[in-house]
Amino acid sequence: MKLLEGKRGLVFGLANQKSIAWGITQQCHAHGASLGFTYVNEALEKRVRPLAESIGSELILPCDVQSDEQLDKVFEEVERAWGTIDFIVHSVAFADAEDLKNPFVETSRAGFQLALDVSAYSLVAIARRAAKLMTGGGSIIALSYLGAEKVVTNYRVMGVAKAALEASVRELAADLGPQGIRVNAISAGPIKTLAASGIPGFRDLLSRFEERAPLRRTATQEDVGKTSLYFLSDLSSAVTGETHYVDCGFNITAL
Ligand code: NAD
Ligand code: 0WE
Repeated sequence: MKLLEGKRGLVFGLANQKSIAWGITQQCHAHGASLGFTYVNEALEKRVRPLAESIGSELILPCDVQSDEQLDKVFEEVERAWGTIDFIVHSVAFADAEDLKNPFVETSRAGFQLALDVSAYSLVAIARRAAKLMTGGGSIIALSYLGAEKVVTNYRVMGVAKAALEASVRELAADLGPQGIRVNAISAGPIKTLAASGIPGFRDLLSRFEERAPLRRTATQEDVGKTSLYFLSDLSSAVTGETHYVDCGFNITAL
């Protein structure tokens, strides 16, 4: 059974084959969805365009989520091409490297604003525009991390940004629920992607995670993709405002 047959969705945050967004894309494509993609700059366009074209996508648009003008243009193009839309995948996060290195207490106003703008406000900006095109209801998912709830060593201002993201998911779910639009977060376990590659000690974090997680392994892009299918399809028809862990059970453990 194909779960997303005839549905159209827009993916923010595909960078390369290791991206969590690519794991989600592969599942959506296998289940019959039509997909559009955005890329943040020309360097990433070179990676995103061939990946998108490999699954038959014709909607590949530039979008820095910090720009209201670019966001407006993306949704104008989507409306022109498709008219309506069924789902959104938000898989975008960024903080200044300095703010992931220095103690959280040293975070500057500009660094705080950057992390919160790209990683949390962008969901609000996208959801408002998408909702206008979700005439038959819809589903929106965003990617979060345990650092939203607990202090994870070195995650710093991104933990605050993910807390804001998860709270935004609940507020958006309440606002958009009456229109049949569901909004949920998937809190993924650590995965070696571009965004994780610059993090000092990430390999060590992965091996300690494997030892402690009940399933004795890390989560994969495919794991997150399969859970995304549940959230983006009718399988989760009465589920909204949730943060759902896809982390091999790590979050339930303590020493
Ligand atoms: P990734 O580097 O593949 O994806 C991050 C994406 O964010 C990139 O495509 C990048 O272009 C995009 N981005 C950054 N700034 C942007 C901007 N201003 N405008 C538009 N796009 C912008 O890495 P990933 O690990 O797949 O990250 C995807 C999501 O998953 C993020 O929200 C991340 O916080 C979350 N997440 C990652 C992990 C992990 O361990 N990798 C775990 C839990 C949650
Ligand atoms: O959300 C993330 C990482 C997001 C991220 C990564 C970077 C690296 C490059 C945001 N901004 C930047 N800025 C850069 O300049 N994750 C969930 C992955 C991640 O990052 C960590 C983790 C995990 C897991 C940082 C410290 C500890 C654990």
